[in-house]
Amino acid sequence: MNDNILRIAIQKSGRLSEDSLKLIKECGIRFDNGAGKLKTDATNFPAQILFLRDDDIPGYVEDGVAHLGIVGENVSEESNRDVDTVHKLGFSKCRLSIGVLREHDYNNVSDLEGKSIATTYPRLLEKYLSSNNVKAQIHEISGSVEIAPSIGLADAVCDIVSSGSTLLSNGLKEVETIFRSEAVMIASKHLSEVQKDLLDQLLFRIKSVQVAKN
Ligand code: PRT
Ligand code: ZN
Repeated sequence: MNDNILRIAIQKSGRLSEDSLKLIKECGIRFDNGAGKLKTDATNFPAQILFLRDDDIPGYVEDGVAHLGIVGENVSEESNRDVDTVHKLGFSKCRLSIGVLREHDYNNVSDLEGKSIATTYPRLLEKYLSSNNVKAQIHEISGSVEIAPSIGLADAVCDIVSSGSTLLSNGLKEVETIFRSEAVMIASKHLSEVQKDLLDQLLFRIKSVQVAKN
């Protein structure tokens, strides 16, 4: 494996993709990202970009297949992979929240005792519940979480919220925020000296871009 380049994993297609590509370009790194490409070499910096599903990025970075990755902190934390979070990127801000049916008379977190909660974030939810000494049944599903209470699949949901309109349109209200997230850069713990130096150069450029915007 070539220890003299940085392999950077970003989301192929989704909410993080556009801002991730934009950030790399604003750092002055040029590459051809023709449609459908799964990897591409930068032309003016020793880097290669990999286009992946966001859920796969922490694992690739932990294994050192990718040296850096851009993902939501929610995905990185839930994955529990052994990676370093090296920088917060300021985009794709959202929160992981618990929602219940609007007509539900909810007072505080202890109301969740004995209830079932549908989520794609079982680990973060379990952490939150146990830190609040609440025992609930976690029902892990892979998507369309917000529909669960209205079809009787669960009493509550724990999902990503941004504007809140998805909760609203499914008859739910947000009752607890358990995690605040934004896009972050994660790094492998097994970088060569050259790669550490390239990462420093990249972080310097990212910080300059961020300062220029503020
Ligand atoms: O295909 P792949 O697995 O790569 O993508 P994905 O479908 O798993 O992820 P994607 O692209 O939807 O989201 C990528 C990341 O964007 C997430 O991990 C979050 O860090 C961040 N993000 C920011 C969001 C949202 N905002 C968001 N609103 N992720 C998801 N949502 C969804 C949410 O799940 C809910 O269904 O949007 C709905 C809620 O939005 P509001 O505005 O109605 O509240
Ligand atoms: Zn995903």
